[in-house]
Amino acid sequence: MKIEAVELLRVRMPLVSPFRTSFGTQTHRDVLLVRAHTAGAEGWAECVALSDPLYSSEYASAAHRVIADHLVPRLFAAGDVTAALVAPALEPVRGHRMAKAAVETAVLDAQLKAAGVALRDHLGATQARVVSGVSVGIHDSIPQLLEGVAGYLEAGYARIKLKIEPGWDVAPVAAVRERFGDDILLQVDANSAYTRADARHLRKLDRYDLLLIEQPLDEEDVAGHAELARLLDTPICLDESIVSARAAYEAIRTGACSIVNIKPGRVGGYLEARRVHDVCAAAGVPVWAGGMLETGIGRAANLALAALPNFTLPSDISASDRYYAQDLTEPFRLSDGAIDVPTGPGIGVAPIPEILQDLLVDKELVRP
Ligand code: OSB
Ligand code: MG
Repeated sequence: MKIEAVELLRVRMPLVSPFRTSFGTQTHRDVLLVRAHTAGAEGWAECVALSDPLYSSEYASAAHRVIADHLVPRLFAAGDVTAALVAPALEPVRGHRMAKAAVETAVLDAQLKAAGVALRDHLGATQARVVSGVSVGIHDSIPQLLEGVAGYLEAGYARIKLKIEPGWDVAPVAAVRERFGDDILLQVDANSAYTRADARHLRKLDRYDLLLIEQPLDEEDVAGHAELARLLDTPICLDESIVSARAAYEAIRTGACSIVNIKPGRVGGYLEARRVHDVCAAAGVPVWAGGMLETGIGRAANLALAALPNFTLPSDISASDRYYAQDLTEPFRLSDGAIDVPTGPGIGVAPIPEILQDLLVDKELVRP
């Protein structure tokens, strides 16, 4: 397949409410879309990099430049490509996994759309629906948090994840357990806001029967997570630290985690994400799909991945209206706590042209 041109589109999406984590507050999503033009079909992908380099070193404007100036020229130089040839062609460029993931996914979508094959079938998915969890930001007060959680449980979300940070951890968890009982599935995500010295404090969470604690320590402190795992009863799940299948293998081997959050953008694409899934499955480590406040474009592809057999915990794939009053695609809806996996060719969706036009703030066309 020959890539004729690659278009980079910047879209500004207002969030239905601010989303606060230990690394900052988002009020809108600065989305970078990649569109691959080929003779047979066009492919779409969403780059998950956020506006600022706070969750990861990558950020949207940097991803935009590295795609246009470094990745797409290598893609053109590779000549005829399939999605499986994209990562090898981009391999000389260090890091920039979120940018690489977006390029590979756009090529994969074009390839599968041309062949009439759904991404879920290409990846080997076995589930028709994905059990949906919701990530709940840090709130100004416990009553406000409880009101938010009540709304999500009412909507049918199958699992609640609370964002935590020092000063907002044991009390919100205790309050949610107190109000909603021991039967709800509950977990927490620290986005690396703690240090090894907080181990005694984090042990207080053991009382609340959490499914897991996600990424308590620094991304590079895999050994620290192994140390913490020996001190806590609550299972440790890694997000930021798992940048590849090799990193997953090492984290599991050294006891740093017993559950893995898989975000395709963070590991360089859906093909590497499937390898992370396979490494974890072989080790008996359950996985679930993380989220990056994706629009319908990224959400559709994440659903295909999360339908693989070792995704046995609810994923951070909520309905479109959890973040957006108006999604870029037909909205994804929750029914009985789950979301249907798209069945159409490729990622199964594309932006609605008028909506895209309305929200578009910038675009760049890269030609050979
Ligand atoms: O750590 O999982 C995270 C959002 C942005 C960056 C990092 C994370 C998150 C979320 C939201 O928790 C998940 C989602 O619903 O998309
Ligand atoms: Mg996380």
